[in-house]
Amino acid sequence: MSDIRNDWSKKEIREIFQRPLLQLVLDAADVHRTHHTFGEVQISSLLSIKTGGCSEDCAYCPQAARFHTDVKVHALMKLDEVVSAAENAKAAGASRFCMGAAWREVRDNRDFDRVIDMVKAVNGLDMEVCCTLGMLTEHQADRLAEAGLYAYNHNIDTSEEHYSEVITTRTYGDRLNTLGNVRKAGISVCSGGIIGLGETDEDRIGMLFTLSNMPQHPESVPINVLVPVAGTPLADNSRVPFDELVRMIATARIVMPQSAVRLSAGRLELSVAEQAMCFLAGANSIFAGDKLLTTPNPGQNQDMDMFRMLGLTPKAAFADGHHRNRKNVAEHEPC
Ligand code: SAM
Ligand code: DTB
Ligand code: SF4
Repeated sequence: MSDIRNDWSKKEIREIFQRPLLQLVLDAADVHRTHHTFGEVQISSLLSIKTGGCSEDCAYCPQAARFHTDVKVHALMKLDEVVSAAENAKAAGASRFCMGAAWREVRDNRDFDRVIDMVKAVNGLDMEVCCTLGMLTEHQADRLAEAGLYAYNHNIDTSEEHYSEVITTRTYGDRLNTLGNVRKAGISVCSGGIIGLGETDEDRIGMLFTLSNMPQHPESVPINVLVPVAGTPLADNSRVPFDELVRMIATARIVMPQSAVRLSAGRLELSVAEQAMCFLAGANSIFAGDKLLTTPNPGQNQDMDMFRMLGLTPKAAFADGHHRNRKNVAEHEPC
């Protein structure tokens, strides 16, 4: 029997989640070694191509127009600026380049045409190109796929039950619908969430339940720790203790053995020893570069030192076997 399962019960996930921490880490490390090259870590770089002024009310987000934060609104970047940022990220060792826009959803206008050109250009650099642009229709997902988009990030953020406590301007169902459109277009799915939103353990288990019961697991699962930003409703939330992050990563690793589990936002607050435990527990991907979208992240030198000390190696682009997405490859194959 394959150990990739899409029929996890909450009870089973809860049993894993509640194991004694070091036992859980050891179990996750076993799964990790069976499915991945231990010590190999995928490096993604992030760029905010359109910043701030977003109409949504995601309580954690510094880019929501309705909260008064220090984020400065910036219109969609120019193509050549984005290409040079991608070239710099590649030179710094990133294999994936993710472009984020503070949009509720994609609109079929000239801005989207420009994003399509960005996707084509970054794909031409032989990097895995990823976007996170908000909600997508089937047609928009198809256009991105045809332009060579490798992955699309769209987080479910928390459990279905907790979702409306955090965001009221869209539903959990809206998120799942976009993820379905991404999957149908043959684009690699990147979806995870945030801990530290005021959720319970049961909500964390619920989030992993939704992700691990998708007909196909997301290829990447970012686990973000809330970066509290002044001016947002969650600015005063208390910091997530690091053992809770390790528990979340280890459980994600066990229920989604083949996915890349990304130790995402919140790394700046973690020591190298704490991050090492996350890698041991099955994290095998990070966002690198001194900025996430709008908040700081460890710099390149700091991460290089960490990779050296822990004996980690960066994963090459397209190591999972396919350049461009399935749909595009099929289109380019002779009939
Ligand atoms: N607007 C698009 C959307 O919401 O899908 C794309 C950009 S949005 C900033 C991408 C993701 O960043 C969110 O889904 C959320 O998981 C994460 N995020 C935003 N603010 C965060 C924060 N303060 N701390 C941790 N993660 C955050
Ligand atoms: C994801 O899961 N985390 C990234 C990326 N996907 C787009 C974003 C983190 C944002 C942290 C807050 C900020 O820098 O604005
Ligand atoms: Fe807008 Fe995305 Fe921020 Fe929500 S998370 S406010 S949709 S940019």
